[in-house]
Amino acid sequence: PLKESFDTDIITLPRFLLESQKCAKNATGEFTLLLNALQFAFKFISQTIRRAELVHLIGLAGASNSTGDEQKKLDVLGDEIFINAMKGSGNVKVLVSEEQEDLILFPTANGTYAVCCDPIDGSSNLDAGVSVGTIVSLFKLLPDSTGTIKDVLRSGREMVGACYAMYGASTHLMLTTGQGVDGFTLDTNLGEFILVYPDLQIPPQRSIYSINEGNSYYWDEAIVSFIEMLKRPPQNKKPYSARYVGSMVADVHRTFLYGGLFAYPADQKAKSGKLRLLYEAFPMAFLMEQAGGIAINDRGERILDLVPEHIHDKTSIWLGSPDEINQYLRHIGKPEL
Ligand code: P6P
Repeated sequence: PLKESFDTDIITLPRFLLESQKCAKNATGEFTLLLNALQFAFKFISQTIRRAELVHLIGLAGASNSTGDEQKKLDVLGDEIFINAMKGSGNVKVLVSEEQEDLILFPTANGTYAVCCDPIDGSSNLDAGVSVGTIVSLFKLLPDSTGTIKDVLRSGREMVGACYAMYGASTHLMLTTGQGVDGFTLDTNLGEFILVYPDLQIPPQRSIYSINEGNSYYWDEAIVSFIEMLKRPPQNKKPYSARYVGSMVADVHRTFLYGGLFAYPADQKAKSGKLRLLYEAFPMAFLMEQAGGIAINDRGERILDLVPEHIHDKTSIWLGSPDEINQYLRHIGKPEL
């Protein structure tokens, strides 16, 4: 019989961060404190969501956010939890949230970070118990900056970190600080995120495509023909499987672990795309590239090379296994990455 191997030397997120800090040159420990504040926010939001059904928080809060989406009560709570955790960290000067029309500044904070977030992405699925998540991009303030909008209207290449938490059957955390991607799972008994996917690499190829085909009537011809080719491939190839949750964190998390491609193209209805550059596309693109994947827009430009003009700017996005994204690049006549 298999001996139950009991791991007595688990790596918690705090231990992982301290070990990472030791190898970082002239580390001040401020980044570690910020990441600790982030993980607290993820645990608190996770607990709140899981209790929601019990305390009947599900349903409309009666308010609407900056983009007019009907807000669910949990959107409001997730946003407040996140803002308070960042304020409490003491080292966040600038905060962008999908739920807040304007930038939030913490002038008294003595920190040097700017944080952009979607506190509960995929919230339209909440009432159906579908996995949702929190997505975060991290920038260090520009030199001599005391915290202004200039600290976040920058190229994605200037991010110093990105992460998402997915509130699914378990609560998962994927994190990069520029040295690869590490995946953690929340042990609710210990109240700690435990390292389970050290140095995660996305599978180079997988015949899975993840896109909302309900929009195909509005797609450009090149995108219609590309998806058709995946469904009706040349003779000797198997058709692709379709997997679409409709919650970005869930679709991207599956893509990291199984491979494949996820796309939300621009279309006649949404000419700039639907997903937000600063706190959806940028963090997922940073994580994807760090895991050996690719993230581009409809025109084949790297997401991380884009620069937002406004904090709620949207973008088209294609991300996933290099073989799959390069197939799309070939289809639109662009050089492979
Ligand atoms: P659609 C959820 O509302 C979200 O912002 C992302 O999480 C998700 O990928 C996308 O929108 C789903 O959009 O139009 O397919 O319902």
